[in-house]
Amino acid sequence: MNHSVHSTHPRAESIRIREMLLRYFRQGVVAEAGLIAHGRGEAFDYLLGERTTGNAMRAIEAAAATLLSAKKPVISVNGNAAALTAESIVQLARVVGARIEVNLYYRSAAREDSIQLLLKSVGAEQVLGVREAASARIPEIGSDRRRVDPQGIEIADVVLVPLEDGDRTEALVKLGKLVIAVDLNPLSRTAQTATITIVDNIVRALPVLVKTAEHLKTRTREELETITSHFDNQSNLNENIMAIHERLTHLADKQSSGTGPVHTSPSEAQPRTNLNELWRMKNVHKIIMLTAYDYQLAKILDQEDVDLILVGDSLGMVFQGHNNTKEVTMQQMLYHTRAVAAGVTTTPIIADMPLNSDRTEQEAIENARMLLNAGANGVKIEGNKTATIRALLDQKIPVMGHIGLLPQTAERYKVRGTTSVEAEEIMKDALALDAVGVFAIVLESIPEKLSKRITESVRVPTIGIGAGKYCDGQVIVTHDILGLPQTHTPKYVKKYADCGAVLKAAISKFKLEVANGSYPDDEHTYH
Ligand code: PTJ
Repeated sequence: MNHSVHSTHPRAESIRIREMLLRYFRQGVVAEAGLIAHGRGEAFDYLLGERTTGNAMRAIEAAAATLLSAKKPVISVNGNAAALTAESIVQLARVVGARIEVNLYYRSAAREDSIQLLLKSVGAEQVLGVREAASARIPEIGSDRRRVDPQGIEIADVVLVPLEDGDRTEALVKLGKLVIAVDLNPLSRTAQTATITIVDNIVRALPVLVKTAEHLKTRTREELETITSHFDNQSNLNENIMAIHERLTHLADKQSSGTGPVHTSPSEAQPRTNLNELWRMKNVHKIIMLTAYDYQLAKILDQEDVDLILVGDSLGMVFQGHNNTKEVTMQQMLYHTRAVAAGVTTTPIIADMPLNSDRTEQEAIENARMLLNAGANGVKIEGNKTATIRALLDQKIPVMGHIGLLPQTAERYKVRGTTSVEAEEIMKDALALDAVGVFAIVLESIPEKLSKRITESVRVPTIGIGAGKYCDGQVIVTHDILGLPQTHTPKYVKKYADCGAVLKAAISKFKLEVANGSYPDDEHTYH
């Protein structure tokens, strides 16, 4: 029976996936036990918040780098993986040059054929491990999982195993292979034994893995090795377990404080956009980020559904009247971040780390934490400070990069990247920030040609200011587009309103009415 699910149903997506699995179960692709395994996965997915977390993103990046560096990578496919992600499996195989092999716990010729047919229907040229082709045996495994293809898993150096059982993961690792697992349960034997564990739903993780591999494809071997060497699977798994712990604590606090039922949809407890998932907007819709320094403007931006609100240190110029942003202090940033947070319900708030707030990694962590406590959801840092950014990311503080013109340290405000040497430096900075794991990169005052190249080369969204139309989003000082008085207006600023004139007219009318006695009138007086 096929029940149609309304898209507004809070669990529409998981019901859609269940129905897809059932369909493939009836077609003989998914095993009976596969339905039970999916239920277990769903429970962990709920505990993780049903989203691709920053931890998953880091594991995905390490997995993509490992697959791209492999000599003989193989993607092992079981019934659930084929049913849920056949297309992504075929795309991934193409991007990383991997072979696809059917490997089943509940092996039967009919299921092998159905899975092969499904993979071929979405473009797979060759599928290994079917029928007599699975003629080799992996030692120490009791189940039919031991049957592998001598052209595939037997000689592979890297094997991707979605929804795997622990026995085969252990056996593959023992044979000296690098094993990449996709498993929603960070405590499972597979998760704990694999070389890289992506703790995420395969449905979300595989398309991201494909995209990440496409982006990393042009990297050198050394750059790929740097990515894998910075990844520590055990601490990533621990972070996942802590994330579940924190989410449960949060839900328990909510329940005991009476501010909401525990059985909410997972996304309800978070800002509208999870910053670590901003990449999803790349190539989908243009990201809008606008500045606010106070409650009132923040409230308007929140109601207007902008994607991000920036508490920029531009407040040094716009709010305080300085010639630059160099004098803005942490205390001032905290004050304005609190004022903005008071006006915002769901829009993520990014706060600038002001000049000298990140002289040491420890100082950066402490200051960023204070900004988060004041109401920010992430921080923005000027320049390619990868070590500091990595230290913040290790503390789970989302970071936005900022390159091109850097107002905190610039002698003069002028376009950057106009010479080929400077353009290459900015390009390198962009790639370094992308690799370290910022959630977006602001490109300020650079030629359009360069911002286009950067936007096409990085995995995360670029947000331009004076960087032309090809960026994934635009940021601007709100006061500038509203036409409020400014000392200096750059070329890229377009006035969308003349609020300066509106304010002047209102003030002059007020003066006049007070002078001629028509204000306060009866209507505006207590009697
Ligand atoms: O198709 P076959 O014959 O090879 O059988 C496949 C199953 C899934 C039955 C087999 O691999 C199995 O028994 O798996 P396990 O041991 O139950 O492990 C499945 C793991 O995958 C569990 O840790 C689940 O939490 C996890 N899981 C389930 N659904 C998903 C998932 N992980 C990521 N994405 C999912 N959608």
